[in-house]
Amino acid sequence: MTRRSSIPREVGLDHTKDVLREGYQYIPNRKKAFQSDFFESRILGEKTVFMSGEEAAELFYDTDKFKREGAAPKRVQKTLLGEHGVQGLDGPIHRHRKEMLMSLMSEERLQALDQTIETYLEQYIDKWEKKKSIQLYDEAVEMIFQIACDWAGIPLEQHEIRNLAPKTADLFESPATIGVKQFKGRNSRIQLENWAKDLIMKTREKEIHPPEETALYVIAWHRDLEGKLEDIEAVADDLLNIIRPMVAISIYVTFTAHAVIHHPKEVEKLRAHDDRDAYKRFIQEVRRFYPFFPFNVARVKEDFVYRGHAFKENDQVIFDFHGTNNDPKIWNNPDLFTPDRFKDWDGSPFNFVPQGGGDYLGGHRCAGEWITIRMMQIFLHYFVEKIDFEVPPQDMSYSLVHPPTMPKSKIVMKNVRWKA
Ligand code: HEM
Ligand code: MYR
Repeated sequence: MTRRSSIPREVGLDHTKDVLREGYQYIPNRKKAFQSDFFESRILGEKTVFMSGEEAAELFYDTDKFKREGAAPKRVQKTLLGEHGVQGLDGPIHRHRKEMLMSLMSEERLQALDQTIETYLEQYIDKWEKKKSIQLYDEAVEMIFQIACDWAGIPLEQHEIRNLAPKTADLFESPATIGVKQFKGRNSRIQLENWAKDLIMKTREKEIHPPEETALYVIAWHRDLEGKLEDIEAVADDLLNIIRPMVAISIYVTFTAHAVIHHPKEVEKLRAHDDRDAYKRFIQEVRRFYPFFPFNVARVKEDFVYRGHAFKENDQVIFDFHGTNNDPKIWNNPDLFTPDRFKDWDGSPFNFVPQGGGDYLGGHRCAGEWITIRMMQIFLHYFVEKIDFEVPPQDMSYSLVHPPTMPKSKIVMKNVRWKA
C-alpha cells in the first residue's frame, strides 16, 4: 500500500523566479495559501520540500535525516560561505571543527570582546561628534571589522582597514545577487581567503604571534581527527567564518537603531532601569521581528517517510527562518514589535530561529549567536543611554525581497554627541 503524501505541491515547472521575486515572503505566502507548513515545489531545477514553523525546525535539525554536504548552492559558497568551511560538514568531522569554533565563545572571551567593542565605540563616537552626520551601517562595518580582527588576534595595517572592511561586507551582501554584485562578491572572497591563508601560514611559521586564546591562534593550530594540522583551505574559510559574520552584525546594529527610532515607548522602558533583562528582550525582539537570513538548505541523508511524504536520499529541503520567527501559531500578533513577549518565551531551540535552531555542537546552529546578542546589547545601550542624535528626513523602509535587507537610508544620524 502506498501512503499519499500530505504535503501540498505547487504546480509548474520551476519556481526559482518566484523565490527571487518574493524573497522573504515566498515561503510564508505559500504556507498561507496551502494552509500547510510543508509544501513541495521546484527550484533551481530540483524538486524541493519547503518547510516552516516549529515542527519543521525540529525535523530540519535532525542530523539523522538531513546533511549539509553538497547542499549550499555554488553562488552562496563562492561568496558567503567558502567551499571548505564548517557549514558543509557532517557527522564527527563537523562536530570536531564546531567544538573548536565554540571553544572561542567562553565567558572570558566574550567579556574580552565586550571590552573591545566599548573601546572602539568610544573612539568612533568621539569621531562622530566632529561630523555633521553619519551613515550608521557604513560606520558599523568599518568599526566592527576592526573589533573582530582585534579580538581574533589579527594584526591590521591602517591601509588594510579601508580595503578589507568593505570586501568583508561584499561576502554577505552578494550571495543572492547576479551580475556585477555577484562577481564583486566572488572576487572579494578570493582576496579575503588569500589574506586569511597568509595569516594562518605566518602564525604556523611563527612570523606573527597571536595570543593563544585568540581565534587566529586556535584556528591556525587546530588539528584534524587524525592529529594532522588542518588543511589550510578549510581553516581559512573558518577564520573568515568568524570575521565575516561579526561584520554582518552591522545589519542588526542598523535594525536596532531603526527599532530605537520607531519605538520610543519601548526605549523609555529601557531607561526605567528597574529591569536588567529589558535590554536582552529588546534585542531578541529585533532578531525576531526584522528579516535577516531568510532560509537555509539541506539534503536528505537517507530515504525516510514523514507526513506520508517520501523523502529520497539527496532531495533538497529548505527551512524558513524568517517565517518561523513570524509564525502566528508561535507568536501572537507577530507583526507588532513587542519586546515584552520574551517575558513568556519558553526558550525552545525550535520556535525562535534568527540564527538557526537545534544544537550548537551536534548541529549547525550559529556559532556566533552569543556574540551577536552581546554586541547588539552594547550598541543598544550606547544608543539609549550614552549618546544623543537627530534623525533627519530619510527613507528608512526596507524591502522584503532581496536578502540581506536593511533600511534604505542605512540610518543617517545627525549631530551625534555624548549625552551631557
Ligand atoms: C551559522 C545567522 C552571526 C558564525 C549560521 C546560520 C545562520 C546564521 C542562519 C545557519 C544555521 C543553519 O545552518 O541551520 C547569523 C546571523 C548573524 C550571525 C543572522 C548576525 C549577524 C554570527 C557570528 C559568528 C557566526 C557573529 C561568529 C563569530 C557562524 C558559524 C556558522 C553559522 C561558524 C556555521 C555553523 C555550522 O555550520 O555548524 N549563522 N549568524 N555567526 N554562524 Fe552565524
Ligand atoms: C553570516 O555572514 O554568516 C551571517 C549573515 C549572512 C546573511 C546573508 C543573507 C543572504 C543569504 C541568502 C542565503 C540563502 C541560502 C540558501
